[in-house]
Amino acid sequence: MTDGQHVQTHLLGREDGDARSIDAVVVGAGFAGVYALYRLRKLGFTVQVFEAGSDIGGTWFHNRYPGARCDIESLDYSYSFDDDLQQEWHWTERYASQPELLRYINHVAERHDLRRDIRTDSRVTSATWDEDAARWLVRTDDGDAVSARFCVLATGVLSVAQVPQIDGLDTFQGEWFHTGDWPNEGVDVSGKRVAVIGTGSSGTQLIPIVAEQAAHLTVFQRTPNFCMPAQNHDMIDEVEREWKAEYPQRRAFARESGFGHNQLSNPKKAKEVSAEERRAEFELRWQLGGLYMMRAFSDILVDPVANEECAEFVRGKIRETVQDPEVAEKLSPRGFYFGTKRLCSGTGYYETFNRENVTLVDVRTAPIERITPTGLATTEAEYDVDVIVFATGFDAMTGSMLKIDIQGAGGEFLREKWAHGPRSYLGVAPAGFPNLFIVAGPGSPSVFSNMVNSIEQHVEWIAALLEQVTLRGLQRVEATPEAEQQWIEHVNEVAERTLYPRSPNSWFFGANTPGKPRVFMPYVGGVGTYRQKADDVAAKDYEGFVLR
Ligand code: NA7
Repeated sequence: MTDGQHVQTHLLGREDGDARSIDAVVVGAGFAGVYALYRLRKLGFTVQVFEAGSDIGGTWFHNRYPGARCDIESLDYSYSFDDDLQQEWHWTERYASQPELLRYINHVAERHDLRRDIRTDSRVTSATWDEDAARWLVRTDDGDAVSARFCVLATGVLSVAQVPQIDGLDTFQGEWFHTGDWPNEGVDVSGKRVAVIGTGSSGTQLIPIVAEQAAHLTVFQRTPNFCMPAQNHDMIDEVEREWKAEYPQRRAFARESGFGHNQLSNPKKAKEVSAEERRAEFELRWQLGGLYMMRAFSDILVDPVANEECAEFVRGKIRETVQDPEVAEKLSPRGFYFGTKRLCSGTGYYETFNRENVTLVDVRTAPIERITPTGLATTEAEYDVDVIVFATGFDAMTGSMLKIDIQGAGGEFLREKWAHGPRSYLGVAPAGFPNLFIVAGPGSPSVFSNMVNSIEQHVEWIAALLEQVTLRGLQRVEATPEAEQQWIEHVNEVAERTLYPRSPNSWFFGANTPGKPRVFMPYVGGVGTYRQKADDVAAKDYEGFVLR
């Protein structure tokens, strides 16, 4: 778009409600939105992407806190659609850091000339279905508006940062930050007294680095989580060469796998082997690092006994690492099943608590009462700090979509439809919202998988459907309420076979967001199974959808 066009659209959108006509609007320019743009353009569509952030990258643009890193290997956590790209791109580490991932996505956008259709600093505020025109009218907070045949929500699953409501934050005289909304210019904590609230993935990655720089670090922990050593290292040339030679097979394996990547899963059940073998397997997984422990046995998330044995193995590692037995016990997760809160993958996390300048405060027994002008007060003590870091997570999976006024056929808003939890067919298409699609949202493997793999699968599946609608000269495609209901039942049924419903205190259930309905959101039936089901729907001429 030229500047002139931009101004014109701006005025039209704001003043008389007119909007330029395009084929598809994509909301969000992270890994999902960027690929959706690429794919929809291939159909010959005119596409507009709106991105609220000041640049592309989504998660990897906003989560630039020190230590931010992916917990899936880079060779897996990358696009597969462009073979030249995957052959040419060199990942410098086993697990890519946030800056490297951001460089990567920028490279992809440049390589495929995608930027010209991405408007940054432009937050979509509303999307309204016009039944007569069979189009979505989409408006943004900077006055733009488009009328599109199709609307693709690529708004991300962990993108609405949550700062807890604690009295007194406005009186705090120091600086405070949320990990998911980290300033572009970085934060200098050297020589400062720092508080970190939260010990999930973000907290456990950030804490060791802040500890090295700060004068003193106080960690406010409500629930200790299981933190695996990432075992990150520089990329090994031989590994990279091998992967690149085998990429077609590697990608195919990932697509058919349970979680969308090449991490080794042990097909055995824990009870099929001796206690000694189980211990050896746990040790191997600890050495492999990161999320490998999740796949130590096929029943680790199903069998409570196997799960507890694994949990106790990790607690043993914590006791071996942390010198002060009381601190080790405070860091030891109890009361929920291993892996039912998203596993953390960090470097030097438990070791950090051996440092003299690090204090661990248990805010489960003594909750944070308020923030004072000089720091934090729990029910037991006051802590003076210069900087507070909220590593307190996100309004996960639905938050980014529900912030938008999305109004479907018959005038129902998505937030009304989802008042008791997210509902959609295949996790892709909410009934009552024609021509609207969600990438990697609730009801699909999403956060339970290698996100890039699941994003590619969804985008390709949606693009194939839109191609059909267009080729057949149709206007409207919508999931039926019956198909949606059956899918929800299936999602719940699959979850019921696991230990997840027995530990519902996680963001998978929305439990971290006050007032949010407690519903298990991801599909845990496996990436390969999900792909097959979605392909079957397509092969049966989009069974469960009405095309007209
Ligand atoms: P998470 O995993 O939601 O972790 C948030 C952490 O913040 C967690 O330890 C919470 O404790 C804690 N928290 C939240 N609110 C409070 C208050 N009010 N007081 C004390 N502690 C609090 O977010 P992350 O950013 O670490 O990770 C999100 C995902 O990104 C991650 O799972 C990966 O998939 C990538 P709680 O457990 O709720 O007691």
